[in-house]
Formats: sequence, structure tokens, C-alpha cells
Amino acid sequence: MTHRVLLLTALALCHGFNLDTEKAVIFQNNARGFGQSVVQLEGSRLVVGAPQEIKASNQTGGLYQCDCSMGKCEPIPLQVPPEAVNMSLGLSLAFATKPFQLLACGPTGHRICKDNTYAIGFCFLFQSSLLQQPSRLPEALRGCPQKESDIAFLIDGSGSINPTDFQRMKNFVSTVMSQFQKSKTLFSLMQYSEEFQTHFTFNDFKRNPSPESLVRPITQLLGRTHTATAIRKVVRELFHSRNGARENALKMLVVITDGEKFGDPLDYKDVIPEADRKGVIRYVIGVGNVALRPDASVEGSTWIHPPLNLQTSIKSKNAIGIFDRDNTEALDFSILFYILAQDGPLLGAVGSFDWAGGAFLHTLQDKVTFINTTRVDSDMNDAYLGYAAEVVLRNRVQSLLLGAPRYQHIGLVVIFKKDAGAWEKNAEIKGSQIGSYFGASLSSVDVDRDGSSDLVLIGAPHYYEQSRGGQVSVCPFPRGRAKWQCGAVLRGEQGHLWARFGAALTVLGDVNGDRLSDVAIGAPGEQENQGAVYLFHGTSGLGISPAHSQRITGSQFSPRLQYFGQSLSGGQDLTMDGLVDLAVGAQGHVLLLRSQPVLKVEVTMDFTPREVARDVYECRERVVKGKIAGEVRVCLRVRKNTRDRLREGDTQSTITYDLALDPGRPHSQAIFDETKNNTLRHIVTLGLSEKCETLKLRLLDCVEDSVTPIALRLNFSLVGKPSSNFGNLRPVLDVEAPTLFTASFPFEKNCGNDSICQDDLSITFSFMSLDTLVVGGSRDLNVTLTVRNQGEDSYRTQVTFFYPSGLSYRRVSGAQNQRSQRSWRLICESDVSTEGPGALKSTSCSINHPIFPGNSEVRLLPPSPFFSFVFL
Ligand SMILES: [Ca+2]
Ligand SMILES: [Ca+2]
Ligand SMILES: [Ca+2]
Repeated sequence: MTHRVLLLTALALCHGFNLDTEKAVIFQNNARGFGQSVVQLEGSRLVVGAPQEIKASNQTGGLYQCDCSMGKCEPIPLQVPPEAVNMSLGLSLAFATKPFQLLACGPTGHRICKDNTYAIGFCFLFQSSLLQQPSRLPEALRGCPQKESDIAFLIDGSGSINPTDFQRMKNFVSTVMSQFQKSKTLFSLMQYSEEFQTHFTFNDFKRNPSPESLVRPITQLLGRTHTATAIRKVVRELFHSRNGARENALKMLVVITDGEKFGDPLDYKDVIPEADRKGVIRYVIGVGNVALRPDASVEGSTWIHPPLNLQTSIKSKNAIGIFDRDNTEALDFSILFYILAQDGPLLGAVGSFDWAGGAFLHTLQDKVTFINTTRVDSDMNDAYLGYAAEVVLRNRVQSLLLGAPRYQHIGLVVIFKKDAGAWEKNAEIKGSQIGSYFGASLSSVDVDRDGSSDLVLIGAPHYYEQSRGGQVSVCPFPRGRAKWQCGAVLRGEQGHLWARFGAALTVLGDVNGDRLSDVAIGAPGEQENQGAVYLFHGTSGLGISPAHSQRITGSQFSPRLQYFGQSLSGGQDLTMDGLVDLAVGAQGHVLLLRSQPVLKVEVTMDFTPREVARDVYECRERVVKGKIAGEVRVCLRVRKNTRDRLREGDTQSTITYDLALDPGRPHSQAIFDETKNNTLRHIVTLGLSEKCETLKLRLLDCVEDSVTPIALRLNFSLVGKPSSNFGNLRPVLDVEAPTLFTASFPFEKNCGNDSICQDDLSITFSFMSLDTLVVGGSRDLNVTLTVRNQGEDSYRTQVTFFYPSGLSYRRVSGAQNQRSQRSWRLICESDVSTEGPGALKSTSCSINHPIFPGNSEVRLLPPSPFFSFVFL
């Protein structure tokens, strides 16, 4: 039995459910990196990225359009601007319908401005078709910073700043200054509380631009917080020619403070217009534990949403990007990922703010919003926020998900929601293992397909377990203010330590026809980088089944295929059969796997008559064997779970079914008339139709045990026939559908029309002629008992005798069944547990189990010495 179970499991895995691995459309291309990204378009098209393809000198990356009906790919012509140097075009792709939008990005470009090299990304947005030249994002790069800048720091030295934070401010200022050492940028610095102290002017800086000697001696003033007055002093005094401020330089004021001003006689409205007139651009940076908000701090200034975490040192030149922002365009980010939001493209920018990361949301009004975390106390340095991004629609409210796989080395995923016009962090969830890259891939899933997302899949492709690599967490969205937590964990098969399970995720739509969304997960590192893809089905509890329904390996298609599953795209029907397809990227290849129509089989088994008649199964005077007990009508009806374009003639399948009577019993009570055996096998070919047949059943012998009905078991297997109209697509049986059915053919009971058996038992004793029993005497004590049933059939009738311990029970003699001339079955057992001095002994006799028929009697006669019963 064990062997059979193993064999069935092996077969199920071999076939898989329910992507077709027999006839995949395979696109092959020699362009370097072809298959690193893939996206399904409407119609029968795919777009594939080849980011490593060398198109010309300093120009990397290509895009290909593949037609599934032709099985061919062609390059998409694109005018790449010369400044897009080695950008790896096609490393990320996204597509949205209604309206048609395809976005292709090259994130690895760079740009040199003087001594600084800036990482920069370019994206191309195709609208309406691939034939029209796309628009590009960012629209244009402004030149490198040409203008000289005068930057004045105004640092809060009031009593509410603790000494550690004050030191951090100084470190930050020093670091920023040191980044500009060879530039024409000048710095000055004023400290304020209720007092104001100029530590160095632009002239001082020009004479000795050493942050060390300028910043280090600064000591904290302490006192109240007169921020507005301090701003006026900086505008009037520091930005003055006598202190070295230049007429044509860009004037920037950077205020570093921990909160609202306090005790200041001036308001911001008293000082800001003057700053505006002088063209002083203002930034505010928060420090300490007070989370500042734009409206609570220096009015009319740009709030740096704390982009610079003052708790850590600033390592790269890119960190000073914020200062370049207004005069050069945001040079300080690289786009590693992007997706399309309702508003417009969302571009992940992992390199922004010293690789803390974030994302740019391009709205339709050509506005660009930068989104990142706002927590001052979290260390987002090197977090790579925006490495993965996802747009989520829940209850008609849009939110954005950004993954930061290097956050604190464990990874982080943040949900942003729009709050009063600004994207604010709403919830977050952290990874658990260092180096796991939790948040490197994200996919939100609307399991019940009601238009509202139910959960998000978070990939951690480098998660390490003893025998597998990578995992995906299933994380339902948090309700209200509840903490965001993940539930189930999806994993690949054991034995693949470097699988990178979860490196790619995609929502397939419903492939198995249960109306619930299903997902595919790539594990491109399995089997020494041959790669594999797993299919998981959605479950009715708005979850994802933790057990995969199919594992497809790259080696199934070709032993040379590498990194199968490195990219995935699902959700569309590209083969025009009404069934969603999955595009899988491998090295130099993209494979299109079709989902198969899903069938289920309904089985009914009806007996005529409904019960085996008593006069058929009960043997009376004459024993007649092999009587017909009745007929069974077996019907199989094939139905289709999936909604597709395949018609009746396209969904033919061969069903092999086995019937067995009384399986598991040593001797079957009945046989099929057709086979003269208790088993039977038939094979039928069916479309979406019903097939019935009627089988005669014969009894083998008289039936004594009429309590246990005749059991009939049917099990079947189904093999779909390839449909020539749909590229030999085969229908497949739903793995969840039952293939084993049982039915019972009961024996008629002697219980009247109500089918409720009401027996009427009585018992009488007869002690023969004995009046006195002498202990020690040799005479037997003969007792005759008569048990009668004057009602309907009695089930499991039992008679128990109790007698003094001085008597010993010997035996019970059998008695005759007067009606059928056959013996009653009597089994008597003494109960030894009641034995002992003074206690009564007992003996129980079962009378013709299971049925002591109605209107019958049995006499029991026990002869002795000492005591025995005899059944007559
Ligand atoms: Ca839903
Ligand atoms: Ca499904
Ligand atoms: Ca299809």
C-alpha cells in the first residue's frame, strides 16, 4: 500500500498542476542579458530586456518585442540620449493597461560633474504603442552645477539639544564641508539660542577652508530657541558682502534644529519675506528625538524629510545631493526598480541619500514627489529603500510599498499612505535574518479578486536554511493600527541551498479555476543555476497555500538552460485561449508556459432497487446461490472549472475507472454480472458530457450479515487529449477534485414501513423438574431458557446470566433456528472479573449477531455437572 501511495505522489509531481510543460513557446536570443527581465503585454506580445547587450560604445541594454503566435523576437528601436552612459536599459520593466503604459528603465548610468561621479537612471515611458518614441524620465538632465553656492548653516544650540546631538550636528556640518573642498562653494556658520554667535563667515572659510579648525571649537550656547530672529540675522549679516557673500552665488540657508522656536519675539512671517527677496533658499533638517513637521517648523522652507540621518557619518559624495537638488536636478539617485502607480510612474531610487533610498512618484501633472521614511531615529543608511516597489489598492485607497533589503542588514518593507497630501509611513515590517535580503521582491495579491489587495508576498531570496535557500513571507495587510505581521512562509524544495527562492514573484491570476488568484515564485539558483519555478494556489481564507502545486525546472526544457525563473510575468492570456499564461526568463531565453483548462468529474452511483430485498438475500428452506441483487447505474459527468475559449470538442479526455465491490473485505458479498468478479475496469472518452452505464450485481451466497451493506468503490484517472485547435493544449483534472467515490447497497431490514426496528424481547426460565439443588451432589442443574422476539428484527441481542459462585458454568449447547433449518450463531463468554467469594458470576451470550429476526425464538438448555446451558 505504501508503495502505491509513493508512486501516485511521484506521478502527481511529474505531471504538475496546471501549467503545461509539454509545449512551451521558447524565445531564444543571443543578446547579452536577454531574459533578465520580462513583461507581458496585451495581445500576444511580450517585452524582454537584454540589459547587458552592447549597442554602441557607452551604450548598454536593449529591449525586444516577442510575438507569441510567431515565436519570434525583434528589437524595439529606441533613440537613446548620449548622456545615458552604460545604463543597462531593460534591467527593469513594467506594464500597465488602460491606458497602455510600458516603462523600461536603465538604472546603472553615471555622470561626472567635476570631481563627483553621480549614479543616475533613465526610464522610457511608452504610451499607447511601442511604435511611438517614448517619453523619458527624467525629462532632461540639467547641466552640472555651474553656479557658485554660498551655504550658511544655522545650528540650534538651545538647551533642548542634548550634547550628543550637538556633536552630531557638528560632525554633519564638517562632513558636508569636506565634500566640497575643491569646489567653489563657500560656507559660513551661526549658532543660535536666545543668543547668536557667528562662528565663521564666508571670508573666514575662504581664508582657511578646514572644517576641522572651523567647526571643532564650537561649544553649545544653551538657552531658548529664537529661530526666526536667527534667520533674520543670517540673512542680513552672513549673506552680506562684507562677510564674503558673493553677489551672483546661489544662497542657501540650512537650519538644523530639534523643533519649534521658543520665546522668540519674532515670527517667521516677519523674516521669511526678507529672505525670499534676497533669494535665500532655505532647508530645515531635524535633529534629536523631536519629529519635526513642515508646518511646525520654519515656514516657507523646504523640509528635508529627514534625508540626512545625523546619527551616522556621511560616507559618499552622493550624500550631499540634497544641496544639488534645486540647481542641478536630483543627481543623487539611481533607479533600480520602478513600477506604475495610478498617479504615474513610481521610480525606486535606492541610491538617494547615501543609499538610504526612496522613490520618486511622477504624477500626471508633471509633479515629482519624493517618498522615503520619515523616522528620525531609524538608521536608513545603506538600506536601499526602493529596491522593490509595489502599488497597492485596498478599499479604493492607494498605498505604496517599498522594500529596503539592506536595512540594518535584515531588510525592511514599508507601506506609505497619503495623509493630507503627503506620503507618510503607515506600517512597516522587518526581516529576521541578517543578509536574507528581505524585501528584495514584493508582490501584492488580491486573492479573492474583488479589486482590493489582501496580502503582500515579500521575498527574502538569500534567506538561509540548512537545506534550502530563500523564502517568501505571506503578509496580510494590517487592520487599523495593528502591528503588521506576516503569516505563512512559502519555501522551495529541500536540497537547494543556493536556490534564491523568491528572487522573482508574480501574480498569475486564477489558473486552476477556483476564482482565487494564484502566484508563481522563481528560484533561479536551484540545481546549480538551472533554476525552477513554483506555483502556489490561493486559498479561500484569503491566503496562499503553503504547499506548492507544481514545480517546473529549467532542465525539463533543456539541460543547458540557466537561471530559469530569474524573471517572471503573469496575469495575461497571450495564446488566445482565454487562459492566463506565465512568462519565465532564463539566461538568453524566455519561455511562455500556458495554463491548462481544468476539469472535474462528478460521479453518481444509484442502485435499483434501493435495498437488496429480504427474499433475495435470506436463505430459507432452499439455499439458492447467485441471485441478482439489483443494478447500479454509474454516471460520470465532466465539467470544466476554468472559463476559457475551449469548446466541448477541445476538452476531450480519456477516463479510466475501476469499480470494486466490498473492497477491503476478505470475501465480497456480491460480484458484477459482467466480469463474474468483484472488480471491473472501463475506459471512456468524454467531452464536457455525461456517460452512464448500468451494471447487474449478483449475490455470491446467502447473506447472514445483513447489517453491513454491500460497498461499491469507484476510482478513476483522467488524461486530457490534446486539442488541435489550441496548439495541442490538454485539459487536466483538478488535483483538488476527488477521484474516489463510494456508495452503499444496503439490505432490506425487517422493520416495517418506518424503517425503525422495534423488537419485543422476552425470556422465560425452566428448571425442569428440579426443586432442590444439593451442593456436592452429582446432578446437573439443567436450566432451559427461551428467548423470544415477537417484534421486528432485533440487533445485537445479548443475554447475560448471573449465578452463584458455587456453581461453575460449563457450556451452552446450541439450538436450532426453526425457520431456516440452520443453526443460530451463539457465542457465550464468562466474565471473570466478577468472580470472587460472595460475588455473582456472569455469562453473556450473543444471539445470532447481528440480527435476531422478528417472530422467532431460541431455547437455551444448560446441562451440568454443575451448571451448563443448552440451546435447543
Ligand atoms: Ca481582495
Ligand atoms: Ca486559483
Ligand atoms: Ca493562454
